Amino acid sequence: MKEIPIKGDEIRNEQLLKWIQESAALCQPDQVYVCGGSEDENRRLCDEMVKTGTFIRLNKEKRPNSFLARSDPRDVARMEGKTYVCSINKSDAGPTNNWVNPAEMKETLIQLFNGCMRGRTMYVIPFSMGPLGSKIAHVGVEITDSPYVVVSMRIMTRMGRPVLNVLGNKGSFVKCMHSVGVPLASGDRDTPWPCNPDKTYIIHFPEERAIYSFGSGYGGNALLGKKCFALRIASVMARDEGWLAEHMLIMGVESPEGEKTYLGAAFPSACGKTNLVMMVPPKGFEGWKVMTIGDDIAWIKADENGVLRAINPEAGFFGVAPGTSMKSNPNAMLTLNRNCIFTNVALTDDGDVWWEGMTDEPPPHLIDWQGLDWTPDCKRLAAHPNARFTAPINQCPTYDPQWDNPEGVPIKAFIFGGRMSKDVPMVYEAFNWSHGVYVAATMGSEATAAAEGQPEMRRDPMAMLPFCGYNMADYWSHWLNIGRQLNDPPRIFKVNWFRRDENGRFMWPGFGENIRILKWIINRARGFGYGVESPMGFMPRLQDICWEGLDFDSATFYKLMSVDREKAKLEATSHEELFDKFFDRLPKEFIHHRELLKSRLWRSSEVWKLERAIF
Ligand code: SAT
Ligand code: MN
Repeated sequence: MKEIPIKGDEIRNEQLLKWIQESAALCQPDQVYVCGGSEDENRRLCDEMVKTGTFIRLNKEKRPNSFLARSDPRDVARMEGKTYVCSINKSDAGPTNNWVNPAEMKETLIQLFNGCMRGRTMYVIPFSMGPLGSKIAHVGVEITDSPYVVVSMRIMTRMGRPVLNVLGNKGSFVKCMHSVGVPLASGDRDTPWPCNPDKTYIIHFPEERAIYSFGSGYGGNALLGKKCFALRIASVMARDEGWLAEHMLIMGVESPEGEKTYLGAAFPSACGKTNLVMMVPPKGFEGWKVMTIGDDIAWIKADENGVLRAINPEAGFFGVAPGTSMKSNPNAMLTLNRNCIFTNVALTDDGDVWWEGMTDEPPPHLIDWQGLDWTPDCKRLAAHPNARFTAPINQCPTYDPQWDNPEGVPIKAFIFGGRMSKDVPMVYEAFNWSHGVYVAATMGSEATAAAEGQPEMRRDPMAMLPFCGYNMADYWSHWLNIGRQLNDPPRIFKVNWFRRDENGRFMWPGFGENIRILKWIINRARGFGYGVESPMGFMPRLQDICWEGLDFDSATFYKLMSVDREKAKLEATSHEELFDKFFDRLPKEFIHHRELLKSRLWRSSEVWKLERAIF
C-alpha cells in the first residue's frame, strides 16, 4: 500500500497517531495535514478555496477577511432523519433517537469511508471544547476532507497546536470523523460544495465517544464539535460523570448597581437565542448591561461549594442570518463586520452580503444563495431561510471576558422556551426544581428552518430532542438527580416570546424588551420580586414587571399571560402521550407532577379568579 505523507504539526499522542494512520489507510487521501491553527495556515486554506470556487472573497473594505460559501441546494440544514445514536443497547438510545446495532453500523461505515477521500487532503483538526485546560472542557479531534470545515472549526472552537499541547502524549480525545463523501479520480474536477445527500449518515457511538459523519458539509452535520460532540456525545459523558451538557445560551445581566447574574436559557434551534444573548436593553433600562458567554451550548458542573458553573464549549457563533439587522440585533451585525464566513446568503453587486430582513428595502439586484440573478420582484428568497454566519465570539460588542474563565460562571436561573403561537403564557416560574424539570421536559415548539422535515409542532424536551445522546427519560432522571445534590438549585422558568393574536401578529415586541421579563426572573431567582401562584407556577402580575420606558397595554399583557383552562387541561392530559413512549424509564415524579397540575387546573375557576389576577 502506498505511504500517505503526514504534513503540518507533529503528533506526539500515541493514540491520536494510531487513529490518524488507521483513518488514512481507510479513507486513502492523497495526503494528511495536521492543522496548527495559525493565521498563515488559515489564509492559505481560504485562498485555495477562493481558487476552487468554494469561497467567494467579500469586499475587502466592507468585510475584511470574510467569505461567502454557497452550499449544494440539497445540503442546507441538519438532517435529523439521517442522524443515529448507536449505543450498544437500543433502549439506551431511547424512543427519540434513530438506532442501528453498532456492529452493523460499523460495517456500513467501513464501506462508506473506504477510499472516500481519494484525490483529497485529509485534515486533522485538534480542538478544545471550552477554555484550554478547564476542568469542565474536553478535547476532540476532527478528521475531515473539507477545508471549509477546517476554517469553520477555527472560528467555532479553540483549535490547533495549543490543543495538541494540552492533549500531551497520553491524553484522550473524542474521535470525530467526517467526509463529504465524494472521492475524486485523477483528472476529476471538484465541485464548489461536494456532498453526497443520498448516502448521508451522522452517526454517534456514545460508549466509544466517537462520531462518524458522511455526505454533508453543512453546519451541525459537519462541524462535529457542535451538536455531535458538545451535545450528543457530551450529554452521555455528562450523565456518566455527573454534569450537564445543554442546548443553552449563557448570558450575564448586570444591573445599574453592578450586580451581575448569569442565566442559562434553552430554546430550540432558530428561536432567537443569538438575539437574546446580545440584546440591547431598551429605553427605561439605562445602565443595564447584557454580556455574552455563548449563544447555543452550555456545559455545566457543580463546583466544590455546590454552585452550578457553566462554560461555553464553543468559540464562535453559527447563527441564522435572515432576520438579523441593525434594528433586530445590532450587536450581531457589528460582530459580523470582519473575519466571518457566510453560507447561503445573497451577494450584493459591491461584493457584500445581504439577506431577508437585513434592510427594509432590498437592494435592486443581487446574486442569490444559489448563484442566480435576483431582483426584488423575482418572488424567490435571496438567502436560504437557514443561511448562516460563522463569527468569532470575541468580536461581539457584548462579549464577556469571563467566556475564557476555566472555572465557568455561576448560574442563578434556567430558562426554557419554545416557539408557541398560542396557549402558552409568556412567563412563569416552576414551583421547585423537580416541577421545573417537568415543565422543561414537556415543552413544545413549532417548526423552524434549522432542521429538515419537522412536523408543525412537536414536543422538544429541554430543546434537546434532536441532541440528547441517550434515552430521554434517563436524561430527565439525571436532571432530577443533579438538583437533589445542590443546596440551592437555580430557579427554573418557562418563557414564550412568540404568542400571536387573532390576526396572527406577535403580541410581545420581544428583542430588547425581553429584559423586562429577565429582570423579574432575576429578582425571583435572587429570592425577592413578587409573583402570584397560578395553576402553572408563579406568575408576575402587571405591576410586578418593570414597564419604565414602554407604553404597554395592560389588556395585551393579560392576554399574553392568560391560559385557557380547558386547553390547559387538554395539554396536561396529552403529556401522557409523551410519557407513554418512555413508560419503562419515566421518572415517577413526572406522574405526580402531572396529577398535581391536573388537580390545580380542575379546581373551580372562580377560586382562581378571586385569588389570582390571571386565570
Ligand atoms: O445544527 S446546526 O448547528 O447546523 C444548526 C442548529 O440546529 O442550530
Ligand atoms: Mn442550536
